[in-house]
Amino acid sequence: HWEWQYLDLMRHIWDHGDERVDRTGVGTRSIFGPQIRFDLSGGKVPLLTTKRVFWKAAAREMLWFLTGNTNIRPLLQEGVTIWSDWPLAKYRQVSGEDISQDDFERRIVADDAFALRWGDLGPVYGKQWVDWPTYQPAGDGLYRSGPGINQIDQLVAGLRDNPGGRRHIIEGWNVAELDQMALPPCHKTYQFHVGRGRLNCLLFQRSCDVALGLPFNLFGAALLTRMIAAQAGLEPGELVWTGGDTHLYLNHGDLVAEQLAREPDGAPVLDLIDVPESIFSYRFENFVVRDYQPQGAIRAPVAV
Ligand code: DHF
Ligand code: TMP
Repeated sequence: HWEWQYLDLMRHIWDHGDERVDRTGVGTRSIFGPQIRFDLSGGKVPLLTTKRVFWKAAAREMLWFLTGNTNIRPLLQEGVTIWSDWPLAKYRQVSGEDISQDDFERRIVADDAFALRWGDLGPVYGKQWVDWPTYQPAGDGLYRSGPGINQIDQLVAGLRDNPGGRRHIIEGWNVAELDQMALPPCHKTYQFHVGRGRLNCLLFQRSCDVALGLPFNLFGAALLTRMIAAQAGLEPGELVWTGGDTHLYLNHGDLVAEQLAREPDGAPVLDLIDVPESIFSYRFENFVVRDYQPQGAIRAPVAV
């Protein structure tokens, strides 16, 4: 079963990872540079069966990236709360107000000005993917900002026109803007490759929370590959995932023990229905996951 790759990675990090203090202060065990791969053909999707993964939140997050929006408000309006912790921490720190997560989220949804001021993550994934900023010489020795680059549009066109290309890349790591982002991109580079009429995707993730982030990132990458393949008239091929600093947080021990006591079972399938004209016109209703009967959810705290 493909999922053993995930479970073996988890076990290996917990048993052999280098223990260190990390940015969040929680502490991790970490390894560097693992790779795992999954077959996406026939609708197969790397959705973990050894715990319930909230794939609907991961799908809504991926669609939100494609809109170019970087404010958590549209996510909250759809009930997705996975990005709230970071703006919330900032708000608490700056305002000194001891507001609950629920109240903060309600205010973001209800109050336009509050959402504008406190809900934005900075120029993260969505912005870089569809509107990477440029500057151009103005002729007077100075530079002015030029039109943004839509990497997603260019990628789909490039796959159609030149499938054999070796430059099919989506990049989130805009060096000039890292300091404005709530978090510098983790799933920072996606490279695509066409072989035998199939679209393969390699995701390079510079930093990976194996227990909480990776299950979402694998599903997200598979979904993105499926959408792009459909737009480029290709069948999905393989997803190759490579991590940089790949870690388990020290407070995830209970999750690790519980999940490693389980065995994978079943083969969930992701169906795309009503493939729209454009990569930017997908709606949540275009996706169906079937044959997904996971074991129970396992809760664990997220390090902020
Ligand atoms: N920071 C850290 N430390 N780990 C992350 O995985 C992470 N991911 C981010 C932003 N910062 C991060 C964005 N993605 C969850 C999943 C993905 C995600 C953020 C949070 C999460 O908490 N998942 C829980 C609850 C899911 C839910 O309530 O819908 C899970 O059990 O999967
Ligand atoms: P860092 O910026 O200090 O590396 O912290 C980011 C943390 O968030 C790290 O634990 C990796 C995790 N993460 C994921 O695993 N997947 C994601 O999609 C995101 C946004 C973060």
